Amino acid sequence: MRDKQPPENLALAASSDYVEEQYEQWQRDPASLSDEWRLFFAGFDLAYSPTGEVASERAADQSKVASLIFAFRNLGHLIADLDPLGDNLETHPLLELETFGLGEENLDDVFETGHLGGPGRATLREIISVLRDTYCRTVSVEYLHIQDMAIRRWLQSEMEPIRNRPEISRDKKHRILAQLMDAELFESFTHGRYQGQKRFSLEGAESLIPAIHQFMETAAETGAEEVVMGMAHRGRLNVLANIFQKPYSMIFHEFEDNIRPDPYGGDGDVKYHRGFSSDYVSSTGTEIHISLTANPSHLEAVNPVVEGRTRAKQRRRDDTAERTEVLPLLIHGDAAFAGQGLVTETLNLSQLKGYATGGTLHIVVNNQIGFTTLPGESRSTRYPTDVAKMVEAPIFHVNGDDPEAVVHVVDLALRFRQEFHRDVVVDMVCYRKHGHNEGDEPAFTQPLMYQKIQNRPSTRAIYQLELEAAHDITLEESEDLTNSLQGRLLEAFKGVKEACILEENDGHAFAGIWSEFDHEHCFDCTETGVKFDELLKVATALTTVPDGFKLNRKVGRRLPAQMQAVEEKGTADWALGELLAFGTLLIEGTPVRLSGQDSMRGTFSHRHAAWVDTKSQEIYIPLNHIAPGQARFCVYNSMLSEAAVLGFDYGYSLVEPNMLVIWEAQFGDFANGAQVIIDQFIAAAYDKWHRVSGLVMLLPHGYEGQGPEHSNAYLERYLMACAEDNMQVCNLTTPAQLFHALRRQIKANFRRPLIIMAPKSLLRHKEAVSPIADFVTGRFQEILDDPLAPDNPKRLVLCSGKVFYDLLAGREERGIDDVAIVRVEQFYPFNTELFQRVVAPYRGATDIVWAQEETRNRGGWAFMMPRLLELFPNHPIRYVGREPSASPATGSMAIHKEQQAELVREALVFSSD
Ligand SMILES: Cc1ncc(C[n+]2csc(CCOP(=O)(O)OP(=O)(O)O)c2C)c(N)n1
Repeated sequence: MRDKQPPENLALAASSDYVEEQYEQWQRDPASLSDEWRLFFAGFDLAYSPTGEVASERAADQSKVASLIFAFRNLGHLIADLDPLGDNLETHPLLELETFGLGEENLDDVFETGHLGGPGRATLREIISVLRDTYCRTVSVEYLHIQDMAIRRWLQSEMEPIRNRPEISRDKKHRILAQLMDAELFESFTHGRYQGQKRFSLEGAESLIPAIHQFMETAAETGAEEVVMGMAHRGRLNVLANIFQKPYSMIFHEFEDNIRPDPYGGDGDVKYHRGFSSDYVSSTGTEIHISLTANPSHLEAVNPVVEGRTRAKQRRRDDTAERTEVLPLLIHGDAAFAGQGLVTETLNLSQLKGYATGGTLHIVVNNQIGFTTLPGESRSTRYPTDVAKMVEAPIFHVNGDDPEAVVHVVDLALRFRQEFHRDVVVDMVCYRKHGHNEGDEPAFTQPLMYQKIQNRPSTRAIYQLELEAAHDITLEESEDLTNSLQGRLLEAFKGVKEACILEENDGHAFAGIWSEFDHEHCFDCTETGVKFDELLKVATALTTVPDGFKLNRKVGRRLPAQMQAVEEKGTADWALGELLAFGTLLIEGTPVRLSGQDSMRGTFSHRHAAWVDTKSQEIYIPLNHIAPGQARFCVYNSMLSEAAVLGFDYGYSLVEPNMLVIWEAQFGDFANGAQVIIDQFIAAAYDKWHRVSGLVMLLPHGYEGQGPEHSNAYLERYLMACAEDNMQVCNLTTPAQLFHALRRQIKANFRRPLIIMAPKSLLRHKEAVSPIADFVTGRFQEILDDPLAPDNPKRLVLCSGKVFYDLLAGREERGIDDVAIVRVEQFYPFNTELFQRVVAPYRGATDIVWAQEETRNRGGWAFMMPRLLELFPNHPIRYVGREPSASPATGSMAIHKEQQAELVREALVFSSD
């Protein structure tokens, strides 16, 4: 648990030999020592004017005290009073005087206090008192794992002089009490009225409400204007009522669950998953826009989404230097924080270029249980928050039954975030009054814990008594507070039965910037061609090397061909098609964000969106040099994670419908690590929460003999999740199609995620090129006709993606002229009308084949079969492709080739031939 101590820290000097050595050296040559040691010995000599032996003895004792100070700062939390259920240690061997070679007899000796808050010299007794007060009461902190001395000093200077207990005005005490009352009453009221209904009560953790209020206050004081929040089920309704001021009548209405005229026709979600937004007014009258991100049941999945939303909002506000105006706030459960990998992944994003949000404040509602599982069963670490040490976040532990302490650490934590732009964690140790939900019996599994809990007065009751005892509040004042809230709740409850749904705030998906968009998907969207001159401008930027820039030779070599392709109206390959889509959008004012592993160069070395100077390693991004006033191209190599990065980019896309936001998988199959984000946000958000997104996913896909994991992007999984026009799923075969699909994503008047099976070998395939003319006119085609369109074919082969080129080559090789090949470029939404039009000339074919290179249990077959049966009612539809297989592809190149040749042959050659 203990971290390395930095060399400059006095506490390193645990050994008295070392101090003596330093002392002798100081006597010989003071300049050879650090400032810290020099000051220390100077003060020491001045005070004691010691000689020889006495000096070293004193120095040794001083070093013991330095060690003790260090130890309390480091480990004071071991004996802190953090657990309201009382499981706290009074003493710990690592913090006993004897451990440092000190004893009772030293308590009145005077020592240098170094940087300890308070006077420069003090008795050992006084020093211990400061340390115990600061680190061992209801607040403790772990921060010595932070390497940066300036940060540690800042924290010490904030905590030690006030001993972690600031003065709190009478007014503020009353406010905290009122907030606790709000929290408690909301729960007891709903408990009484809606018995047996799940609400995931906050009871036992009510201090969360004053904690969030404090967050908003400090946010307002430090210049923030917006807060993006994410939290799970526990206490969510309470937060909505008491922080977001979601009308009680609306919340109770959801409890009633009486027929809800849903304003948008989606399937909706349970009440403790829905999002909400409102304007919070601080005690000084500052308004802060706050939004709670809708989230699925999957714990912690919302974290990266919140971060992506935050960053996009920061960009919109031009808050990209300090990132202090839009703040992310994440609230976690203890079991989930320790257990879910997405927590670690999201922490890891926190300081990365392209993903940083200036630091997140994490509040862990540590009720010391996860469903029925105890901490000892759910983590290998002392605290649920230990994982946050990896990003050197300070971790404040605080007793949830001391609301003033909670409010203090939240304030300090947020000021830390605003100062250092790093993540910070508040671990609020509390308990859970009921079972996991209100219908659950916790005594089945934690009988002893629940005996304690049953007998425990609430946080509010304890605090109220405390204030009354200290004459910080009169009895009349506390009664007034209680009565006024009770009255409000009763009033709200009365209105519920008759209230039909009020304005549905979480249905505000199409408000603000979204109001210009249609809700519905449509096929007849805008033309996406671009004037030739514009293409030329982009090509010029893509092929112009700035003066003095040392471009890699191989990269440079392809530039003339790219320029020539455009200038002479030749053909563009995949990379050029993609870059032209980006570039033309940029000059039209649409920013583009591309994020993924190795996306700057491109996994397959095809993109080279960022050039690297061979001498200086400087980066040059040609797409940012097309024309004055153009929008920015933001391309980032992401960290090696799928879930958090996809979640982040998805969150980004929720805020920026007018930016092309693309997440790219290294190989399509790796996106399965982000399945939660795909299933529970990308596919379902529209249906559950009426949230749309224009995110693009690029998923390299195609059977090229690279084995089970690099062949298949699991097209079928996306197709299975398609319904109600929720997303667009494509498998493209030409650069022009890619160009139009990407541009359509912005030019269309609706937004839906776009899932693209992206190519690998097609990146360099001679045939997979598009004439420049195809970029100037036209639009995306969901279905592509046979380029050679045979007359009256006997067979119609339908296919999608790369296998088309294999079929084309196979047909040519065999000189076949009675087989037509039609491509499905977009599976979903399926453009039936266009399909009918394209296949109309081939209606005479007697043999209809669906050909795919994927195994039969994968690929497009299962999705297409019922549609084809309907589209060709009088024909059997024949499947040609690989046999069903548990693994997506063979590991053998030789077998792959055989299989590929066989499926092409079978698709093209009549079985009777
Ligand atoms: C990824 C995931 N796994 C399992 C669950 C089921 N589940 C819901 S709440 C919960 C316990 C969470 O414990 P904790 O994080 O401590 O929060 P608490 O409920 O105690 O507030 C579990 C296991 C879930 N929602 N998400």
